[in-house]
Amino acid sequence: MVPIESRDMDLRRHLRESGIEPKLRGLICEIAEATKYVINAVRTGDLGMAGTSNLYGEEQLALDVLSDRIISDRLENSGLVINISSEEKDIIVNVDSDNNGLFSVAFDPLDGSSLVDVNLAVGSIFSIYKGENILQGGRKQAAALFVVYGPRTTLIYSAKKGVHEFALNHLGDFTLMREKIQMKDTGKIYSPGGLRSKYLPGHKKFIDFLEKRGSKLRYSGGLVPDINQILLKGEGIFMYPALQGAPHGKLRLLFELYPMAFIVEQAGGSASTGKTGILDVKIDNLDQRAPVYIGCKNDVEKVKDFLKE
Ligand code: FDP
Repeated sequence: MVPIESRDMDLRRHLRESGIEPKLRGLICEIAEATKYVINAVRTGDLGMAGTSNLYGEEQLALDVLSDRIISDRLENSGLVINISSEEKDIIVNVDSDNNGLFSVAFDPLDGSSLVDVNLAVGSIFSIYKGENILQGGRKQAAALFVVYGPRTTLIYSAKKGVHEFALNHLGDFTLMREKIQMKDTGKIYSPGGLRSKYLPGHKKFIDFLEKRGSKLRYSGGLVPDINQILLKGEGIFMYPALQGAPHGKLRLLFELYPMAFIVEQAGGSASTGKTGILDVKIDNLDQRAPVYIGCKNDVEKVKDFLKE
């Protein structure tokens, strides 16, 4: 990991100096702007349920619905986007009214939204593709990013030129914290999703192996903060395995796994279903799910031996 060289380097300048093409950097900046409104909603919004009314009879929106609306509106008005698909809506929406769009964006507006009312960290996740096809597959992503709404608001992006972290400062700018984040080959943190009583034998043995090896359990229940921790500590493995009764696990390829796999691979880590690389899994529907092992390269490789048995 390269030490912080300048705390004044903001996201826009970083994208420009990294040689990211102008329209793509414009889109990443639009997304970053939208997330500032999401964090405001998370910090100050009512924890109302969708479809209910507040004291004044106005409709209250659940935070995930509100976040979806904030991000969708911003993308629609950016003039850069053809199609969007949100985890919240589960359809592909054409937003390219003036036919100038160049990209399509899949996003999870507020992942882990059930954690907001217990004040744990949550986040938004984005995948950017060139062109109109949102189901091109993970390897075709032009860029991916996520934003963590925790004690601080941080943004991690990769546009195939390394993985970089920014933090929202008191002036409302995302400024560079860490550049060219790199993961170790093996690590001592594990984040295990899914009910233990539903584990399949190979997965259970892998968990036993990690525990005997002295790995520490670190699981918040939010994909964004859990992956963020592994990435920034530079070590560990997050998993949401195939379970009895759920052979494809829980997490969704398009909105969760592709972008996280893209970022972790760019940081020198790896992501697999236990058999196939996540980015190589072909996708044919928005709701497609896959088991996932993501993090340090050697740990992700090691699990394959256990799952083969
Ligand atoms: P949630 O259902 O709270 O939205 O994507 C869904 C997700 O959270 C991830 O953020 C998280 O990693 C996972 O589900 C947690 O699932 P479990 O509660 O089954 O561990």
